[in-house]
Amino acid sequence: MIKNKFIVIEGLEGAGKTHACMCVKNILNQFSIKNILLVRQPGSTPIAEDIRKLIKKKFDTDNLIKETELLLMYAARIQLFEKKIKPALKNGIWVISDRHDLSTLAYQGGGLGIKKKIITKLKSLFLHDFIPDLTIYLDVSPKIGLERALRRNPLDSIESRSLEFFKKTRKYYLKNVKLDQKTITINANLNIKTVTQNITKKILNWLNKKVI
Ligand code: T5A
Repeated sequence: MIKNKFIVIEGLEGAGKTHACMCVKNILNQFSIKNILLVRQPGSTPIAEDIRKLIKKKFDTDNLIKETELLLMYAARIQLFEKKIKPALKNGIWVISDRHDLSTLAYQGGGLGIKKKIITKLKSLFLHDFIPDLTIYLDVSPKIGLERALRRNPLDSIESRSLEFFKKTRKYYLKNVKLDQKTITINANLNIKTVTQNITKKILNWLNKKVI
């Protein structure tokens, strides 16, 4: 028996997070863990999905200032946390989240340059000491990630930012994941089959250590 956990998948656009979420879910199923909630951030509640649309929208005559963007990210996160994540974890359900607060540190902190102390203040006000049990960081070069994203859909307001923005965001991710012992880093520049194999290996190893 393993107690239910909160697992987060992080990385730049096109890193393969959506694919990785399904991969983690399948591995959990193999461990007879069937009670799983998959969520994405921002999003996964009706209000948070509306906030997501607003954040991703390209405006002709207006644009989100960075502080507005930060607050919208947190508004969506709190809505999801209170409405879905917290109740699920309380009821023994495993939660896999496509992004969480590390995205805010990397994008709004590293990419947009908002001071870390402002972001950590928001985090401690609303998430308190809640942290993921495991974060899988898919490290992809911005160029490769954006090429993948572009092949799939037209770019949204964040994806349309400069390569420099994504380089700063990645730098911030790399700096932070090094400090966090609960993070596994996967080279997501490799082909999807190898990435999947590497995620599987790491997750199985992590789960085996948790089995009582
Ligand atoms: N954001 C979010 C913030 O700025 N701050 C925050 O706090 C939060 C929570 C969310 C946006 O919001 C920002 C970040 C984002 O810009 P989104 O559409 O959810 O918007 O953006 P992403 O989360 O980045 O989603 P993507 O779909 O773009 O990226 P994924 O999920 O990492 O990539 P995925 O799995 O959909 O794959 C993309 C394509 O690449 C292929 C896939 O098949 C797919 O076609 N692919 C690969 N191809 C070759 N080799 C591989 N290894 C591949 N892996 C995937």
